[in-house]
Amino acid sequence: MKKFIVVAIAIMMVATLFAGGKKEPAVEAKKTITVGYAQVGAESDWRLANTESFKTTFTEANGYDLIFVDAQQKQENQIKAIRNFIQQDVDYIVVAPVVETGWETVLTEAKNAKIPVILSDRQMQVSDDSLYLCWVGGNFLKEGRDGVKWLESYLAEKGRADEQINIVDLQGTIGASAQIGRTQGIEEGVAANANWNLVAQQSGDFTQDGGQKVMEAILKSVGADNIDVVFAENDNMAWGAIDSIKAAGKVPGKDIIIITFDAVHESFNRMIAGEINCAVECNPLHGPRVDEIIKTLEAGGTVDKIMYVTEEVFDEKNAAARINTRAY
Ligand code: GYE
Repeated sequence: MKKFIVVAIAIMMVATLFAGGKKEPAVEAKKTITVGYAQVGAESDWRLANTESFKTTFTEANGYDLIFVDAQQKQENQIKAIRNFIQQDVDYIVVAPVVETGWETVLTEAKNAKIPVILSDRQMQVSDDSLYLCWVGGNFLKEGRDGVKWLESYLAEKGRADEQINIVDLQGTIGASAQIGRTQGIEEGVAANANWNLVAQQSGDFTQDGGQKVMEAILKSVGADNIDVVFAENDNMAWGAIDSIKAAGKVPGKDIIIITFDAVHESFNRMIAGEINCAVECNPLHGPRVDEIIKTLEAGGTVDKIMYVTEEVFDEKNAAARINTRAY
């Protein structure tokens, strides 16, 4: 009898196992991650490449639901967008802040809602660093200094190291990290070179139209003959400035040295054509970088607080050889 019971139990166990084995394996439904991206706007080619990078990375196929907001270069629109993201209870908030200051209140709201905030591209200055999780982007001060180094060696090479050099600084949106860093770079350069003079310094808001109009006014007030260098804090403003320089009867790249930032494809074309002398790279392809940050966090890992992207300097000497290797 005892033996019978043992056999019966054994049969039952095998049957249970068998039945269990026949069950469809439980497929764990992959969670879709909702990401709200408060983008600066559509002011430049760099920005369009950045938007494209996010849209092609944060796809349904890649496990994401992307809520994309173009803030039209207005901080108030970004704050509104962030509040909307909080209301929708997104999993992550990504912000490319228009300017560095004024974020405490809205970031505290995100923190209270326990939604991690990732900064991409430009930085924020906040009293409490725990208000955002991390930042990834370009080193704008280094970019500015790289532009200055390039100018120093270019002038030396042309035998102009001791000449009086008049510089126009076309600034980006005032208060934006990219403006702050690049402006500091050229101001340091002017302070370090006794023969360099900053003859005009004005914002063109990172747009082509802004660059064209501001340069047109500066050419009138300073005089085209009194300008040796245009330090344009982004590509689109440089292209606008080039139009104004041509309209004033001067040859950009020859009569006036043009230094630009971003180094998107069109600036390579213009370096090859001789209109732009130097383009300092600023890499806009942050979509995959933010994706990697989120995947790391989802897997329980940690990331660095500040992550700089490596960038290069291009000029009329290497532009032709490098243009076909460029992704934006
Ligand atoms: O240089 C400019 C854009 O923040 C690095 O913003 C970015 C800057 C970029 O409008 O073209």
